[in-house]
Amino acid sequence: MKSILKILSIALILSAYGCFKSKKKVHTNTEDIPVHREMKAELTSPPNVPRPVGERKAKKLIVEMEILEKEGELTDGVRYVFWTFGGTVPGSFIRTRVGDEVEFHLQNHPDNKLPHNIDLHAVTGPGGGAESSFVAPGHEKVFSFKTLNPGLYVYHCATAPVGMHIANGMYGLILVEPDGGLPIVDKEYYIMQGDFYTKGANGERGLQPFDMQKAVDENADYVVFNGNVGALTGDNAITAKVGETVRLFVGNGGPGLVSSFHVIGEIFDKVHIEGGDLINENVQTTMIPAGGAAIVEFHVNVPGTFILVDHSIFRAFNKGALAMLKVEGEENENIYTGEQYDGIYLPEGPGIQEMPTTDGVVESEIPAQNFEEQMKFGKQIYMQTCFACHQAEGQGIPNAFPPLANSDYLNADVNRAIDIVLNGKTGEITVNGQKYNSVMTRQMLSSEEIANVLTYVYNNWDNNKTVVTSEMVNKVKNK
Ligand code: HEC
Ligand SMILES: [Cu+2]
Repeated sequence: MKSILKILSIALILSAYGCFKSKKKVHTNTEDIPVHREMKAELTSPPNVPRPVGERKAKKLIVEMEILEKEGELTDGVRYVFWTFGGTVPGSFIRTRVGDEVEFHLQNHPDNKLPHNIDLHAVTGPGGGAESSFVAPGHEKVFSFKTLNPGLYVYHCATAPVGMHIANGMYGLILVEPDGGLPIVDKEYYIMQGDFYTKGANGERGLQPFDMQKAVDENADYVVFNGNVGALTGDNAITAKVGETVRLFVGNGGPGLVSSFHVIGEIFDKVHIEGGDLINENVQTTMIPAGGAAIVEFHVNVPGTFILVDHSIFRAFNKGALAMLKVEGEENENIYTGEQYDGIYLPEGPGIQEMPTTDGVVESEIPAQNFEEQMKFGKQIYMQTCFACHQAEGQGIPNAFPPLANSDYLNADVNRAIDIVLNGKTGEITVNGQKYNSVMTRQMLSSEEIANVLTYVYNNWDNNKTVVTSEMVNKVKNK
């Protein structure tokens, strides 16, 4: 008995030593990994990532990163001056392997107004490179570092006021792959969340300056993936085919908010927690700290549109933190049947419900100047407000939401349509021969916005091309 115990304890000690030894190897040897030749790093703009490192040996890797201050859009009609690494938010993706000696060239374009620098979380050294890379417009700085720890790391500008440089979009991801590379998967994408703070409220059009007080209060007007609302929706959605494995390199630039990253209708098979070595399996939502990252992987089994969100859910549906993954392929009813029943369920009764509001209707700031602008602004409102029920092409949903496309009810009476958007609608109506008996809540929109959205609806989908003005809306309002 005693000797058995002795053998067991020796075995235990040996195996513990084995673990310790292999761990130790990973951590002490990376600085000794020799570099073979040099190579220019391939940088990519989001949502793309460079080719996997695979079996390649460690190299001297030349990274050339150009800082560009440039105007872009946060959402339709909302302009913003972004400060970028490589011209995009997030900045260009850098892919390295452990042991690489990175020679980093940071170039500040001569048309820029401010000095900047870079702090890469993958760097072991003061300021993560920030102290060596402070660069004025029209200058270039070079510094080198060795990648010692594999993982997915954030980089960002660290020039004072740091929060402001990050808030304007100065962040991105650098991946350090382990020796031999990450396992190969079918699709890889680069997604990074960020919060934005504008002088105007969410949706207020025109060129919006950064709002320092809102940023200090962490009261974001926009929370987005890849730099603007809709950067990864509709035609810009990322894609995959049924049967493929998808790997997302997900970062959070902040500056203020932590992300509860979730994909609606998927379960992460694997998550490299915080971008490190630890892998968790079967995860619904993973926390991504500001200035942190995670690698998530999942197999796609069924076709459809999968929505990526920050599950702090008002950010997703009201501030922009929503992206789409479109999966094509064969249905699999074993896994998901699709709709099996559709009926009306109205637990709150038939009365007209109002969306809660504290400050009532906000009048639109800039009135549309012409028909084109009415159509453009109207589309924005349609996509924000009406789309959820009446659907993208105004087709409605059978038995629940009547169509606005080629709607005889709509085309018969413009004042009635205005009244419906102003005051809501309940009770039985017949649209194109189909009966509906449901509730449309009152929409909290200004006269200008109602005029624009109805003009958009009337001039689409085979409707009768009525142009609605705010005067017409006011007439109905004051009746
Ligand atoms: C919460 C869901 C919902 C939203 C959001 C919504 N509607 Fe409706 N809408 C309905 C329902 C339900 C009806 C039918 C009401 C009934 O049965 O009495 C309706 C009816 C209508 C009608 C008359 C019927 C027809 O098909 O022509 C118009 C016009 C209309 N909505 C326009 C709009 C516009 C424009 C917006 C956006 C500003 C909007 N709706 C937003 C649910 C909605
Ligand atoms: Cu900067």
